[in-house]
This record gives sequence, C-alpha cells and structure tokens, in this order.
Amino acid sequence: MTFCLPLKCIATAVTISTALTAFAGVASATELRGWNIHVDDYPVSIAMESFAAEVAEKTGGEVTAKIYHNGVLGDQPDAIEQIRLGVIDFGEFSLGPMGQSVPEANVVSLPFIFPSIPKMYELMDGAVGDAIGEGLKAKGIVPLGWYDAGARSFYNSVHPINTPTDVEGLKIRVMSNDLFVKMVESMDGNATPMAFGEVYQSIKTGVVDGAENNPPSYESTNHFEVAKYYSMTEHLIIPECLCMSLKSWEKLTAEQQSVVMEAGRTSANLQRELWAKREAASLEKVKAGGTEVNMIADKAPFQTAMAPVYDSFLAANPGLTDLVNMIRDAK
Ligand code: BDP
Repeated sequence: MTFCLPLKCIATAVTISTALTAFAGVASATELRGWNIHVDDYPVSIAMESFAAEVAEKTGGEVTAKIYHNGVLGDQPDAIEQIRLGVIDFGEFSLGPMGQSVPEANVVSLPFIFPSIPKMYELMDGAVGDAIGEGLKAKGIVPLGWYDAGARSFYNSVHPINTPTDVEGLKIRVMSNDLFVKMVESMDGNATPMAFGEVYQSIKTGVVDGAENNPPSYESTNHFEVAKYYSMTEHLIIPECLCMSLKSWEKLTAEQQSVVMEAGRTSANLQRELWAKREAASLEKVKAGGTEVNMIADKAPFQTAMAPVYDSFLAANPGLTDLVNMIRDAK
C-alpha cells in the first residue's frame, strides 16, 4: 500500500536520503581544539593555521581545527596535561616544559647541548627527534612536526650580562622545569619558575629582574619595554613540537591520520622559514625600542658553569646518556 504518487515518493525518498547524508556528515565531522600560547601573528600561530587549513582541505572538511591562540586555554604546563588527557586535541609546545613529563625531551633542555641551529634541525629530523618522539608517544602525545624556537638568551632590567658572575644575585624567571632552575642557580642567580603570561608584570613590578627567551618572544610579549639589557648568551636551543593527543589521534581514520601527519610536516617547514624572518625583524624592533643588545665574546665560561646541570641530570637519568652523547658528539 502506498500513500503517495510515484513521483512524490521519489522526491520524499531523495529528501530523506539527503537529510540522512547531511546528518551522517555532521556526525562524522571532527573539530579539533588546538592550544597555542603565542599572539596571532607569531610564526608558530601562522604555521598552525596553515596546518588547520591543510587538514580541512585534504579531508574534505571531515576534520577541521579551531586554534585558541594567546594561551586562552591555559598556561603551558596545564595544557601539556590536558593534551595527554585528550581535553585539548593538539598544540604547539616547547620541549622545555614538556621535559617535566617526558624525560627524553629534557635532553634538548640541557644548556649549550646543540652546537648550532642547523645541527639541531638535522638531529631533530633524524635519530634524536625519533627518540624524543617515542618518549612523547609513551606519554600519550604524538609529534607531528618539529618547529624552531631559535636560541634563548638572558634579558634583565639591571645590567648587561657578559660573564656568568653577572648573573649572580639576579632574579630570573624560567620556564617550568627543574633543569632551568638548576641552570640559573649554577651561576648563583635566583630562579623563579613562572607562567609566560605573568612575566611582563613581574619584571615591571620588580618581582623578577629578568628572564630568558628568543628574540621573537622577547619582542612579541613586550618584555623589551621593561628589561632593556639583552645579552646574547644563546644558552638554550630548544626545539618545539606541533603535537596531537594520542587519544584524539586514535579517533581518526588511518587516512585522516596520514593527512594530519603530512600537514604537520608541511607546517613545520613553513614555520622554520617564517621563524628566520621574524627573528631578524624582532631584533630590529627591540633595538629601535631602546634595547641594548650585547654579544658574548666568549661563551666558554657559561658552558663550564653548566657542568653541575649535566652532572645532576645524568646521575638522575643514566638511561639517557647515549642520547645526550649523540647530540654532544654531533659536529
Ligand atoms: C617561548 C616558547 C613558549 C614558551 C615561552 C616561555 O615558544 O612555548 O612558553 O617561550 O618562556 O619561546 O614560557
């Protein structure tokens, strides 16, 4: 028995099937939540947006991503926990704070471990990156691409730093990781781990005398307005990671995973190009803004002062000795 004329029946069937397809489309679409600490025009932020665009395009809209810039989803140590839990689907992290949960990642937070930035790229795109990637995966984090963060140098509001003794007595903000506390204490400075977003006010009000970071972060946060001595110690070359929660990763199909992985690599290449340009522009901007940049004629005394950092790290993590040596021996 039929309640409709044949033509009407067809029309109704089409309507129903269109509605079902649309519903299925909605049901299977995934929107990923992305965490980022940086301002919108930062190289990391632009590369993350390009990652999101590529993923949306190549999955035909099945997987899309919304990125929350400026740290609005919380500070980095909390975001690392949230990505492990799958509350945040992906993000761009410094391997600095990552080291508190992933011991392998700590290896790249050892002061002066990489002889240069090109060498860091080479090692991160090879065996060292693979070893750290395994460590991350074991903690529920899937690396998609290694981003550049240049080299970090000290800045403060008191005086230029030329030798390790100039750090003595200075109150320096560090990223949340015991290694960085030890690093500053090895030069008799006072280290204060603190959220990135609190540093500007803390320098301004004298809670700390300074901090340490790469030129783009020193500039984009306006720290240069309150700490005008920027001393190019370049003591830390810490790569960064565009990475995804393993929990979110496992919800994707194999095909979607390969698109996401590929987009991560492409975005890393873009980020590295943008980084080099931004670094130069940031240095110009801070100099024009009154920053006094001083180069370090001889970094050897700083390197020597870091011996206790290595000693205590290797004593606590003997299993990571080979990885440390793999980097240190790289010429
Ligand atoms: C920047 C890193 C960012 C860190 C920040 C910091 O890109 O991930 O949160 O330093 O010092 O260079 O906290």
